[in-house]
Amino acid sequence: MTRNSIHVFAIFGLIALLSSSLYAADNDRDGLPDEWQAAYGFTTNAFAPKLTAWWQMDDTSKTNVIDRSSSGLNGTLVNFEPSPFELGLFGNALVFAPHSQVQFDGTNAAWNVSKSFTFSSWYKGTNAVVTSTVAHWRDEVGNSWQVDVSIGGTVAFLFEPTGRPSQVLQGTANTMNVNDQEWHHIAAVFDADRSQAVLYVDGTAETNAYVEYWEPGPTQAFSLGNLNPDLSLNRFTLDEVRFYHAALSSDEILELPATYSDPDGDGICNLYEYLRGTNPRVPDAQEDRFKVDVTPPPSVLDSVHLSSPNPNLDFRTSLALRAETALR
Ligand SMILES: [Ca+2]
Ligand SMILES: [Ca+2]
Ligand SMILES: [Ca+2]
Repeated sequence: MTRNSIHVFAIFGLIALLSSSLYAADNDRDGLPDEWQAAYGFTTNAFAPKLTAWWQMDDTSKTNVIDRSSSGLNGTLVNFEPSPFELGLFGNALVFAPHSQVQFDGTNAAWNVSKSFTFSSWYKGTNAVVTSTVAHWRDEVGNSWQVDVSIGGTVAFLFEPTGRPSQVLQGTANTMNVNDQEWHHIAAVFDADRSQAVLYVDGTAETNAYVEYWEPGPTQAFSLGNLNPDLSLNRFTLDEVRFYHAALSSDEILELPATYSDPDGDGICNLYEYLRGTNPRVPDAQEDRFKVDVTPPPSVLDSVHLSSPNPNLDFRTSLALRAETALR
């Protein structure tokens, strides 16, 4: 077989794969056919029974963001630019300019199903000289928690019980800078039964802590972004934001969504396992990594160049480059 005919086969294979993915149902819009996800035991409804709200940021209304869960927790856009949605990691994403905030109805009963919760979002930001607030929750008497990205791009999970000292979960060693203009996944989990909080970045638990004096009442307010004019230099983008009334497990965190996770730990994320036709639950041989003859859709390649010390994630760029070279 000549080199050119190998290329033709590779290109036809690529077209066939992309065609099949085009026509496969992807109700959760994570880039993986739901049928494939179900076959390998991945959720196709974003763990709906535990879901409080699901903001995919695919909206184009320019005035609100739509909640895909049954809670009806649509958010109102305050102080956003005229066209705040752009191509994100999964469809569109919402760009937070300085002072931009999405505000939600804190009186909705869906907030108070449980004192346990999980906040999850994909985040892309640039270096800032001030701290950005990604998410903020508070109750009627002023207890609050929030997820911040601090100066230097360190993610922080902050609890502020009324009349008590603040407690901050923040990675100290090997903490990555998420303000590197790449997409990163942030998850903040609180397990009320154990008063235990865990902060994940790119699927890896960066830090955990016992939270003292945390006795929250009914929700008063929830928001994404900053409204404080002093924090005038923040600019970041959020995509696929979710709130759960449960403390998700570390395995579940890897399915938020499962597209870029690597549950079998073989260095090949689920998107590539799907494109290559391999089993995402069975580690592939090391040498298989070098037999890549497909490349993901351009929209995925354009938006996914995560740089991260997490080996589950950072292989993707080299894999994509190798695939491009093979097809050249
Ligand atoms: Ca899907
Ligand atoms: Ca989206
Ligand atoms: Ca894998």
